[in-house]
Amino acid sequence: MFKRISGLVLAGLTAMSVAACGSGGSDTSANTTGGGDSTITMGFSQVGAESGWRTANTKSVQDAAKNASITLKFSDAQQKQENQIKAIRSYIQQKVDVIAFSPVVESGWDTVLKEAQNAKIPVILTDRAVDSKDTSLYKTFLGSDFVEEGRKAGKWLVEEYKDSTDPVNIVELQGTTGSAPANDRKAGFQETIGAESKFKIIASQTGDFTRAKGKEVMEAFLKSNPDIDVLYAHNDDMGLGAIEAIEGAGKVPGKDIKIITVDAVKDGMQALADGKINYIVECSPLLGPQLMDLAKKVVKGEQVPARVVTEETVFTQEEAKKVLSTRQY
Ligand code: GZL
Repeated sequence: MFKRISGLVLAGLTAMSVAACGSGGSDTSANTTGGGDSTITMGFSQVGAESGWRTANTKSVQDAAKNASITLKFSDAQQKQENQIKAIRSYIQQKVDVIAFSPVVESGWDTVLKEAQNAKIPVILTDRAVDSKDTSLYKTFLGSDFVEEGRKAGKWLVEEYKDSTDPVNIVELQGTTGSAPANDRKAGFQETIGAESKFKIIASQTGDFTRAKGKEVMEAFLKSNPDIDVLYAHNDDMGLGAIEAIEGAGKVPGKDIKIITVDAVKDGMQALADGKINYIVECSPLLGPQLMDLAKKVVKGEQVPARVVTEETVFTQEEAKKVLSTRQY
């Protein structure tokens, strides 16, 4: 968990090149020439393509690289840490100017980050954090405050049930095991509801941030728990999969079982506007411009904040109806 420092902004013009990084995951980049020798080359290791959020985040990074005159080498780790480590090592061998990545899990990065440090290649964490004790291993962490996102979800639930003393049975679909958003969204939610004994988390399991797994785990929850009042899903995609399971069980999502999710991607906001989800905590994937701005500063050796927190909000069903047509992702 980091202290809050408010975030920032912009960037200029770019190009992308063919990613030559090693095996492990899929490497994709368009090849257009950027500026001369002064063009910055960034090696970016992405978690995967597990959710609507991730797809939007990838597009934001790739578009921002193009607009900021940064040559982007991009790899998709298919949600495997070993693929990210291979990609980072490949970027080190290619002597890129800066490495950025979204660590799929919090632990196990010190060795490869030390290799980047020894190669004098600065590293930027984006989206997710690592639990390395040595914070000199990266220049900055740009991303959401996931604990706060969990607190926001919990606060809505406390308010929603403030006039009731009956037990409230909650099931929780956790994000990827060991990931910062899963750990912190769980902690923030528990911190907020824990003060009231009527709230009981009767089942909690990972759905790995995917629709398919969210549906599968919710089906199991429904089979073993006849009296579920609330679902807290750590992202929209798992919530959308759970909606399929809830409807398959003959129950009405948003009414028989209230649903809180995190992200606010288009499909989630549509379900919110349709009344199938009750509340969404926004987690913005549009980190690309801020990332490129930070990369330029870091490559120039300028000081950057150790922590840059993205600005984000929350949505009720009424608010979703108003903003749906204007959403960027
Ligand atoms: C959060 C991000 C999470 C999203 C999920 O910043 O890491 O990963 O909430 C995504 O949708 O899969």
